[in-house]
Amino acid sequence: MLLKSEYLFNRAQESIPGGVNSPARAFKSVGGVPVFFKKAKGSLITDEDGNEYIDYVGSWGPMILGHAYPAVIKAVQDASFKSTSFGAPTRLEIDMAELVKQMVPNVDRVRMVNSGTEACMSAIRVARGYTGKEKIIKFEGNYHGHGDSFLIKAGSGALTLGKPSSPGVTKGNARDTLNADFNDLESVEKLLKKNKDNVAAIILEPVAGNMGCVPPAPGFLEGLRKLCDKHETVLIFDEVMTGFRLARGGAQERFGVDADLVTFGKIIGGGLPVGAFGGKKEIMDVVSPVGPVYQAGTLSGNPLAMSAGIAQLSTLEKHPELYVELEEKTEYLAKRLRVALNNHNIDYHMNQVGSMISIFFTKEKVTSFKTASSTDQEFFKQFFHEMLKREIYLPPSPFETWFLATSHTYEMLDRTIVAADESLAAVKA
Ligand code: HOZ
Repeated sequence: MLLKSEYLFNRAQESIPGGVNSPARAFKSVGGVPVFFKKAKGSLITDEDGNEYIDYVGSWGPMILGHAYPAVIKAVQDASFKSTSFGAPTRLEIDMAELVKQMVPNVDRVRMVNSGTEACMSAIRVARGYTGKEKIIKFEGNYHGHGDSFLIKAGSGALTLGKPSSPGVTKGNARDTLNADFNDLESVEKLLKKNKDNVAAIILEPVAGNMGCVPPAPGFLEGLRKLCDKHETVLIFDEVMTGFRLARGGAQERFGVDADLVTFGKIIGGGLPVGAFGGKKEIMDVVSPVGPVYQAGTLSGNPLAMSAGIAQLSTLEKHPELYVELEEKTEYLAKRLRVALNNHNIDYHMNQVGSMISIFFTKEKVTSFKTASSTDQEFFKQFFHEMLKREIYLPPSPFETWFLATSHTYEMLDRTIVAADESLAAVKA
């Protein structure tokens, strides 16, 4: 029963647009009432009615160690007694920057911001300032937050609502944003040739997570690296989802390809509102006050956020075995989900990279926006609600990724598999 969620959703709509502070939460693509939560611990999340779910959203990624991880909570508590904001430099910011540099070796300089959106907006400004060029190339179905330049053929909530391009974005912005096809180097090359000497940056999610999970094809990231070198274009990896998750050095480490700039979010703040962008010194030195590219924020480097982030990242840094554990658990889940899907004769394609996983209900292999869009959305909708009834909380859209945390136990994974088996049977019935 979702009586309280229903009451709260009705109430919320009177004061908040659509009742939510971010559209992906509104359950538009699955229908029904968004679940309102009141607490979570580890991988269990409790709604306002007292139902307890196994959580595969993990706040869309940051909860890699599970909710309310003791070291993170303690760090935030301790910091809060010393002030919640200084708007001035602190030692914590240096600790955080040094930790990032240690975990992501090709980052020489890093600037903290307040969200992944801010990080990506800033990164493209830096790329433009550094190269003196204007256009950017992004990939259809990738999502880099809600900055104007990114809301053209975007993924995540924009895609979920069936409006990948947003009104309110100027023609100028649209003109400067070129869209290529994910995993298609030829489409990138064509755009680079057509816009010779005017592409400042190529930005992408190295493993797309906002059209469901879509890995890079072999050679794709390497090919982009070569093209960027050839055309003197800045390669930006948006590692908001993959950073510190796919490996301590993120997708760069996992795939052995170095970007010029990297953006982070979510995990870097241990669940507090944080983002960051960083990269080679030569490029980052254009950032104000060293260089002329302006970027600022009173809450940037906020002491609560830095403390939470440091606690989470240093746990990951000290315990590389956590990555092995996460991968093993995700493979365990994926393997058994496949058995259930096969037993029920479902058309599906599953993508899994590290602790990111997605099931697409389609016959096609999902490698791009086009193939991700071939998923049977109606089937997903019913599957989602059947899982919810069985207290499994999946991302409420076929175009989002499931995230595992170290706090998922094998018992939880087994319960999820039983729930999936029953849900598939119910949908097919
Ligand atoms: N853009 C996030 C998922 N890809 C969703 C943000 C939210 O609703 O919290």
